[in-house]
Amino acid sequence: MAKSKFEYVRNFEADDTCLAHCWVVVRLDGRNFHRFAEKHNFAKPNDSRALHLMTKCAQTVMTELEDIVIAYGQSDEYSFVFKRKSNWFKRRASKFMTHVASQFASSYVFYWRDYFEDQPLLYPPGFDGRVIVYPNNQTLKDYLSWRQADCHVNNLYNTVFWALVQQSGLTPVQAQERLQVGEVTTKEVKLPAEIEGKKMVVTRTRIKPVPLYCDIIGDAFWKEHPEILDEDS
Ligand code: DGT
Ligand code: MG
Ligand code: MG
Ligand code: MG
Ligand code: MG
Repeated sequence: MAKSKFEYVRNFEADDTCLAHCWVVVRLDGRNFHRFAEKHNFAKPNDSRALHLMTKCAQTVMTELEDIVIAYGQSDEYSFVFKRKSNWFKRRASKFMTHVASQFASSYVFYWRDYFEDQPLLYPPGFDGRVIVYPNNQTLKDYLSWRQADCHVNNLYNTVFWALVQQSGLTPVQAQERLQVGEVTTKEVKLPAEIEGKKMVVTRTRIKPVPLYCDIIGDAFWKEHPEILDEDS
């Protein structure tokens, strides 16, 4: 086919290929969900409708898109891990990120009514996205542990904060002062089996994604599911 004189503009496209054989993680986060949660009357600290809707969207992303081996979500965010040897869209970061973000956002709107029966969707929500590349299993596990530890710390704080306000009648300022206990340590936290506000989805490619609500910081989960980090999975 003849080339037009305009073809050269292709050379302006940046190369954003993700490094070969590394884990590619796409993390989405709801845009200004502080406001979105207020406007849509989310329960405090954790709204189970909102959290289950997020997981439904993650399941849809995993079913529709290629090569995602695990997803982990909490609050208004979800992380998706692509298999190390994925060659989807030649590993272009922008393709990974935009496909995940757009599929997730359209699912959020599409499935809204299934979870928020009596609460109309008042305006279109948005999600930002980023791509992070992890070179080995340990850095990937530490990434996921970082997100779950973040969930645990925030959940502990928010649960106690809202109990002080809603059940003990403290003002938000009084509750905040009561909870100022210095440095918070997040090392080797053992999580109870059921804490609302953390969710994860585990799957093998082309198998229906299943939501699990469990600890991923300790070794037990990874020993039970060796296929997730398996080189050839
Ligand atoms: P951003 O991400 O910089 O655009 O701004 P935000 O407001 O989304 O900030 P972010 O992502 O750091 O914090 C998440 C917000 O979403 C936070 O204000 C609490 C809110 N949120 C998430 N899940 C729930 C929930 O289950 N219940 C309530 N009440 N709020 C929630
Ligand atoms: Mg933020
Ligand atoms: Mg947000
Ligand atoms: Mg967030
Ligand atoms: Mg096209």
